[in-house]
Amino acid sequence: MTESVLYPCDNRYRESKSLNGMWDFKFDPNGIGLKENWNKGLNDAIKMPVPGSFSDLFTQKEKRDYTGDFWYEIDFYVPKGWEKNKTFIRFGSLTHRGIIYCNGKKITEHEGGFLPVVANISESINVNGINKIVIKMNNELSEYTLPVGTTQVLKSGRKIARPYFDFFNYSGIQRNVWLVSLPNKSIKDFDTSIKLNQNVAEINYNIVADDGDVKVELCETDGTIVAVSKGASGKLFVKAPHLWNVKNAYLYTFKIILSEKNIIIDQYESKIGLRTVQIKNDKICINDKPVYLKGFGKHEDFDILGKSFNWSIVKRDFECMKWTNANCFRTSHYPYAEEWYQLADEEGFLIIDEVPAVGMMRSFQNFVDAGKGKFTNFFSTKTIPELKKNHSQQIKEMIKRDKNHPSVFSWSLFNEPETTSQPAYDYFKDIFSVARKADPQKRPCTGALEKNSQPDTCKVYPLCDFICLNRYYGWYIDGGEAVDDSQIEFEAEMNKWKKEKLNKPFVFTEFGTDNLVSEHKLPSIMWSQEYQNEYLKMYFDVFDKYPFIQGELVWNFADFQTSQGIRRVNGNKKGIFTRERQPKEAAFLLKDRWENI
Ligand code: CKU
Repeated sequence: MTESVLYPCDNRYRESKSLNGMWDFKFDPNGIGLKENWNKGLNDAIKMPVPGSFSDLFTQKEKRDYTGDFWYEIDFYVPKGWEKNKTFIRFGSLTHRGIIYCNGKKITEHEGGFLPVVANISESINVNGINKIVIKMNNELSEYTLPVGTTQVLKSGRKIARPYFDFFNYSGIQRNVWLVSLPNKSIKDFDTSIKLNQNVAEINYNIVADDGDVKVELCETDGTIVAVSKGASGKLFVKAPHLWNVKNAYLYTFKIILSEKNIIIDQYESKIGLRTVQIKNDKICINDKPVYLKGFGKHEDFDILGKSFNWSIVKRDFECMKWTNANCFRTSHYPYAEEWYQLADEEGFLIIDEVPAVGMMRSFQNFVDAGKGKFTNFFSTKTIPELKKNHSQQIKEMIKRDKNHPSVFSWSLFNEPETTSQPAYDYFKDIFSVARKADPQKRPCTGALEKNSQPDTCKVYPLCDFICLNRYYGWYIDGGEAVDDSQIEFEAEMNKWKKEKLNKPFVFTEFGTDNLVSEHKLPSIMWSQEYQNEYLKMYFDVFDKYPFIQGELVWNFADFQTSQGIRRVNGNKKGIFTRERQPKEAAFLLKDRWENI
């Protein structure tokens, strides 16, 4: 897909029309849709909300757990006047893959369920009548697509998803959909990168656009233009800039104007923040000042909505995070809807933006097996070249989409793969170079490492600009009666890292315990709220002993839905907040600690 993925922006030259609402929908368990020409229109369809994850809307198991092909359809008119311009359809995502048909004709297809899909439908639409978009989608998991898992066919004939990861395989059209009208010659993309010298910000920019004269303007919040430049690439200088700082954000408007013979033909506006990111020795620096990361690994997850985008949830989550004094979150384990990043930019939150490379360890209970070192030589399998192609493609698409957000300060390229073999190193060496090449801001790259990735075994950590550890001493290992050993084992590991003298920052990207709001116990036992608090205090004690630890992102912000299993009680209960976003006991503990760091 080569279309521009710039987030829709409306002005005199560009217009967008939301296609959110009730669409037609049909499951296709026998894969007969194409043979029966469903691409031309669905018969006997049911209604389905867009954006929406279909699973939790039904009362039947086979629909909730549906795995396979499914179809969506919407009929629409093209607004008057659009015929002079180009018309696109833009999906925030199609999970996990989709083929788009416009009036029966295939327009494009896309692999990967968490990044935008844009299709030019100008040649296929009928401006005088009704138009039909039909999408053939599929949510099966495999070892050559991301996120990684398998699809099992039960003896009953029904297909189910077997994720090698710990979140429910919600799917569908889960994000906003727009029809977009763009001028025939238009602005396609832009990037900016910032240098700070004394009290002057130097902004290097590049614009990708059709032929024409490019002008850029940088405006303050009240509209005052503070810098102007001409040309598709160049520099802007701002004296005494308002910097974008953590929890103290300032956003300028970056305006791009495309003209032909002195007549404006397109304009695009976007907010940008002026800030630098650097790793200096064992510190993460924003605008040259060290920042200690406080926050969460999150999920896009909510009751009934599943992974559907909803502004109220985004708003509530930011309010809860702000209340705890957090300043950062990781988009575990996939790029979130774009609106999350827009609010993070406004609120001054830092984001570790993660590609959906989760499940690179063949296990349905990787959260248990990882601690035990049950390895399966994942990176020596024959599906690896195909997986690497998909992984690289999704990194490029994620960076293309998110590169201008000041909140995004780093890229996470994996979550908990097997890292101890040479094939794993060879795989990730290439993956890191894809990311480094794609990012104009050259942000730090990293990935989350599980317990078997130790200083003496892990081959991948030298590729990371800062080291992210997911650790569960006191939960998956040394939990319950054996809890005494948890701190001993944890510090033994940290002493090994210390000995390496890596001179790099370490961030804990996961640590936490499952607990139920109903459970209180003195003395504490596993699953009680008291146990979660004691566990967290033990981690804080360890973090405070090692100066190279520069961040703590608790697992997880809120309880979330997973596949079913004997270790999951209606989902993963490691939330600091419940799934309804109410605080558990641990939320108060974090709030107090983070107020003072
Ligand atoms: C979390 C191997 C540990 C996996 N880690 C990943 C995350 O997705 C899980 O939810 C552990 C957990 O709670 O087990």
